[in-house]
Amino acid sequence: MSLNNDKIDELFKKHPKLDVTYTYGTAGFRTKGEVLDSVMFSVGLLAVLRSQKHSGKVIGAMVTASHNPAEDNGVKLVEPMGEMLAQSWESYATELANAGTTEELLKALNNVIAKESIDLSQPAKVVVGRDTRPSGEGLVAALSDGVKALGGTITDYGLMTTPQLHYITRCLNTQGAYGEPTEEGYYKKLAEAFKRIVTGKVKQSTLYIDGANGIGAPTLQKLAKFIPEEILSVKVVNDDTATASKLNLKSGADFVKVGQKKPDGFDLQPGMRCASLDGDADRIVFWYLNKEGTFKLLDGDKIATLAAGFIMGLVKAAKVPNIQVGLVQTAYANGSATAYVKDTLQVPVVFTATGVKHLHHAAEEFDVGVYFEANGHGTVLFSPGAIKAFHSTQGTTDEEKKALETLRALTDLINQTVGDALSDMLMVEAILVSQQRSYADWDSAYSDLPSRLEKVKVSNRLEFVAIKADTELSKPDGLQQKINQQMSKFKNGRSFVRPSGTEDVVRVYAEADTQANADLLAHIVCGIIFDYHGGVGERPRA
Ligand code: G16
Repeated sequence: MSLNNDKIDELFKKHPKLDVTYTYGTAGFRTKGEVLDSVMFSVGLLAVLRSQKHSGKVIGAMVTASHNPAEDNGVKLVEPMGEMLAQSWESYATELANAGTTEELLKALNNVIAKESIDLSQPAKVVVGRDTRPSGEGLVAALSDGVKALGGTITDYGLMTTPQLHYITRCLNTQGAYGEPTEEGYYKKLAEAFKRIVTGKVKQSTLYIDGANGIGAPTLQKLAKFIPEEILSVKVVNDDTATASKLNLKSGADFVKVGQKKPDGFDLQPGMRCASLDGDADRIVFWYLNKEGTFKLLDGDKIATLAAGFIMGLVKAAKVPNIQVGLVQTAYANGSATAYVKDTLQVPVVFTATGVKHLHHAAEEFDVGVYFEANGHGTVLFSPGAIKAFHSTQGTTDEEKKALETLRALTDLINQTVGDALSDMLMVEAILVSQQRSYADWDSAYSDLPSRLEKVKVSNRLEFVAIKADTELSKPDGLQQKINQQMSKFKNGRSFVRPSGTEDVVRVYAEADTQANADLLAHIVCGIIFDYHGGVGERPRA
């Protein structure tokens, strides 16, 4: 079988490429929604080839720009078992997206087909979902044209969170073994597992959730209907999905984490337990006011350490032998979190480059792999061997049996495909209920070193090349030495720089003994980048 060149040409002409260079970044393509039409078409083409490569298994496509502003959009491709697109295929995605003429497009397609030995007679199935951005519907239509141009079939699931689309993709490819491939199936699976852990225990106070005015808000409202009020009470704040411009505006997980301050819409009082989702509900951070009235953040590092500690305790209580729990972090993990994991939890910790696609695969190496980025993006993976052991071990005492049942329930509660804000929220709540712990008590495990995260706009962020799991730069020449010099001037000083894969900026992270010093170190490094490495716009201010 060969490509239907006429059909590809006819449909490609509906989606002409603009004079823009596109790159498949940290989480797929991401830029202004208005320049993405042709990219979506090309992603539809690639999804068909990927499905054929997997002998007709379903491939997912999620149209979202997650934590970015409302006018942005993007697309991430999902593998049959729910992981992010294999990295070896990212360069094909970039090649197809940058083909400007039908000839170039056909050449790029034939290149993938030849290199990957694609059998074009295989069927191809794609499922697509989108977040609440106004540009989403049109972009799904473009993606759909791409799928049709190569003779694939596409099912549009409409509005949903990113983790729901990952869940559905895996359900479809496991013939329901992972769960029912519907939105309702997702709610039921999470709610049932949560109930198995917390029923009969004393419930906690109301959880106030900042929905970032995105798809997470209505999704959480639907999920809450499956969980009785007697065991969980949730109030969703910032749920205005009708006003597009409000998406992630002064709200959401990224706003709270970066600014280390509460989002709009909250009359925050000590004692309130709060959390923030991001625009596609694949990240969550928790926060509260302590007794002194200081804003306190419980970020991805705190979630990871809470989960790892809890699971290790259960494994020990259940007496399941040979279960290695491991943790995966990135350079953004707070130095205190890493020290706590190594010294107190005594769990092996592995570092990867930024991007859940990297962390996910590193976590698969453990029996129980806990991975979270500090920004609240992560999950816990259980290996097939661990799941089997939790089911085959009988347990003799009541304590052992209870621990085993909780472990089994956790494997259903925690989304095994990707970081999932709603599943993570229920996991944290289940742990806090089980341990009868307050946010303050959870927070007291260790104290974060003061840190600061900044962005600098530069003329070409691709001139910055990060190495060693993002901890250093190999390019531009000489910049790393300058950063090292500055770091050495601060007690506990640590700083690194990397180009963002989701925004047109360079990110600067700094840590030091005091907040003032962390701020100063970040400011100095931002200034060096701005002055000597192509800063554009306004010079970063202290
Ligand atoms: C995406 C990735 C995350 C990453 C974040 C920021 O999150 O999935 O793993 O941490 O982007 O990446 P960068 O620093 O390269 O901009 P999301 O929630 O935006 O999809």
